[in-house]
Amino acid sequence: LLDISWYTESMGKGSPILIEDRHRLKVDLQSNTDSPTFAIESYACQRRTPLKHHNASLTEALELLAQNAEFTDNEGRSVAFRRAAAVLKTLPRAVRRLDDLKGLPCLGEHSLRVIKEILEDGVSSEVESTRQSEQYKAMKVLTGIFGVGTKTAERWFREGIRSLADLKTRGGRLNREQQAGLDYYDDLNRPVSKAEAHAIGQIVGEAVRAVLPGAEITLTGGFRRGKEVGHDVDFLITHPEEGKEEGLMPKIVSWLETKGLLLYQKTTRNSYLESKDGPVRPSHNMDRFERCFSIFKLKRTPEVCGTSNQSAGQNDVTEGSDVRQQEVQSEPSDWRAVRVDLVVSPYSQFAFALLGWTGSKLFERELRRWAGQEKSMSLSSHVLYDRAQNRYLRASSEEEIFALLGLEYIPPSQRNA
Ligand code: DCT
Ligand code: MG
Repeated sequence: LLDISWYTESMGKGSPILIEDRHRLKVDLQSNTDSPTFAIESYACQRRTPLKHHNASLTEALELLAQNAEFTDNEGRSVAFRRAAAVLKTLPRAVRRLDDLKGLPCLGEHSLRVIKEILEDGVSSEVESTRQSEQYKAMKVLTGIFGVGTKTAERWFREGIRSLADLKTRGGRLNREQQAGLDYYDDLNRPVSKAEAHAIGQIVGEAVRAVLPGAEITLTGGFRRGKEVGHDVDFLITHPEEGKEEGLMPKIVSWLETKGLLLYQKTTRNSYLESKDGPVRPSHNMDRFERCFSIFKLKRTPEVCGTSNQSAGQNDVTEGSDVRQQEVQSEPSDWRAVRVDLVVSPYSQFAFALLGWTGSKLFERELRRWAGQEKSMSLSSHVLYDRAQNRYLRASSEEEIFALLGLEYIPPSQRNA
């Protein structure tokens, strides 16, 4: 069932393979000693996936194909490539030959073909031709605009738009979000560093404390998983006295606006009502918390960006913008734009919100799939619902939620599937 030759190679001679249950292939290398064991589980939420791993060239290739499948509206194929990449991220060493992968879960025929090509030739022709394709390149640029999803980008592509310049000369209407996306395109496509995330955290913390003393703020998303850079900074805000958090976001936003720290913001109200919505997670959006999608104007200081104070500045996409015109950068500049997501959660839902907002996206997807398929439960960023017992399961920590799901606790740094 599982070729253990390359485990035994690195771990010493071993003996039996124990099949513990249908999700777990446990390789017990020396069953009568306290030697290490490896388990390759089929759901990413059962496995530990570190940030740094041994198969980056393979996972980069598979994730490019996953992204291209998203661009062409093939979600099933995209998830299949992402699951395959996630398995490679958990392996204890670099894959050298196809045989190394025998018996591992989630590696479909197509993924194996790509891996084989890379192992043999160093590159995959499919990956390279996709990378160079007009559609992939255009979709990458267009979906890189804040506020532009694959549907819009696809439509623009069909209309012949390939670049930001094409988009501007077309002259069609953009919504407020997309216009901000264009205005700050370069900054928003430049990775946000840990130091910048920390600086934003200080500002948000100050805002939150000023408008609601006792409120708590937690960094979530990729930075909580230990990433060095991110495409945005995600925060979860709550207050230990349930109810105090109601209406908090507009107050935070107006504090930030008064200080001139926001270039763009759109706030959505909390629309989740357990009694009305029930346990079913709406498929069209992630959750229903009070949420603010924003673009911060972050001052460049030596602490935030090292000693260099350089900015790549904005590209020439400022024409036609509205009142924010005066804010749009001309280079060099003493500030940069940073995407920030703020989410307010009632205290009783905080553990679910924290788990849901820590990611990675695939890890979250796998948690929900595990809950549904293996446990007859429904997990969202608000609640866990047990369909068999017909009741909600409460939890006040992530550890409790993993336990309720019958999963070993995986810390955030190991959720990088
Ligand atoms: N999330 C999710 N499903 C989505 C979008 C987001 O489960 N469709 C969760 C998981 C991660 C978290 O929200 C924050 O989302 P992002 O900021 O997009 O992801 P990230 O992991 O923080 O990545 P990055 O470092 O690029 O910001
Ligand atoms: Mg993020």
